[in-house]
Amino acid sequence: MLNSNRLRIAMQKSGRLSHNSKNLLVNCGVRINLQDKKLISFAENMPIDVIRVRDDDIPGLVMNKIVDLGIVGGNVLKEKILSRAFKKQKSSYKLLLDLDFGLCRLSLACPKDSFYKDLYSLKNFTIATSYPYILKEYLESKNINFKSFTLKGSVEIAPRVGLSDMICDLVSTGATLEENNLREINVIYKSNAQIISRTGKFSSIKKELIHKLITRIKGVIKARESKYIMLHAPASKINQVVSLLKGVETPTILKLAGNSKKVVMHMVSKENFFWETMENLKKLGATSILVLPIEKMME
Ligand code: PRT
Ligand code: ZN
Repeated sequence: MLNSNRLRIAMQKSGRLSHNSKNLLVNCGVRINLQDKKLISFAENMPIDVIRVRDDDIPGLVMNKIVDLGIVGGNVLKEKILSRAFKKQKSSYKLLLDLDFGLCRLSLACPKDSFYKDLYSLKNFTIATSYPYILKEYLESKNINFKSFTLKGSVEIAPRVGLSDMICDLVSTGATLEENNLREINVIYKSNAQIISRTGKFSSIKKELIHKLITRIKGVIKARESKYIMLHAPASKINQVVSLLKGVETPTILKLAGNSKKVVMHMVSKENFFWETMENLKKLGATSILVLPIEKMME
């Protein structure tokens, strides 16, 4: 099926992962004009084609070797693997990288006034979900009897209209549960977007391109997590400054013109930088503290 040397990447057409998936490629230097009406778009500066589909179709496209790579939520991938296993079909793919977006959890939730005490009080409850296989695997591993039925959307309203006792749905901020008077009771799966690859042979051109892309994506993610910090610190407090800054590599220390008591420190921090840290640096006598975003990073 795949006969060209162009790398085919499947991503979500429109939904929660589409913007971040597209940006990831753009930040890696892939120039591509994704047109809304087109199933397939071609990059101008690299041999890459992007196929945009519903997220549920992505694992199958990778497993059936229709595309080389796919960007998809771990939840959708796992549900697909379990549903194929149920039909005695193998799932062949390789997980290349966990991404830093699409973070959510699949949780059980019940109406706030439910008499739910613990998982074992779920006995014979009816649960509405879009993820019947992940739910089944989780509850069966705990020997809990239950009834589930599949709803592809509006899962959160099922208890209110009397369709189910509980739901098992994706949660990110918890606002949807709150709006529907539901209480989260158990996280059954934690998810994020992932890049997966098909199995089988790749031409050396494709192998190289995948390696280049993944290295760049790692750089983009690292840069997003990192900050460049510049400050003036008392020369006697260099070690205390460094110990306040978690995830900091050895700082560059420069002289400050006309002031021998202070030094200039430049460093990269690989962790989030909080206002509290700024305040503590100030207490140590640091001044002119600048925290800058990093666009690209390669180690
Ligand atoms: O059309 P297509 O089939 O491609 O899209 P879809 O409607 O099936 O999926 P979409 O776009 O809603 O989500 C795509 C992927 O984003 C999911 O498979 C997850 O991997 C990831 N993701 C991250 C989420 C959420 N966060 C999320 N909060 N997917 C769905 N939700 C929904 C959830 O179902 C619930 O309705 O958001 C609501 C809860 O959000 P909070 O913030 O109120 O808790
Ligand atoms: Zn979907």
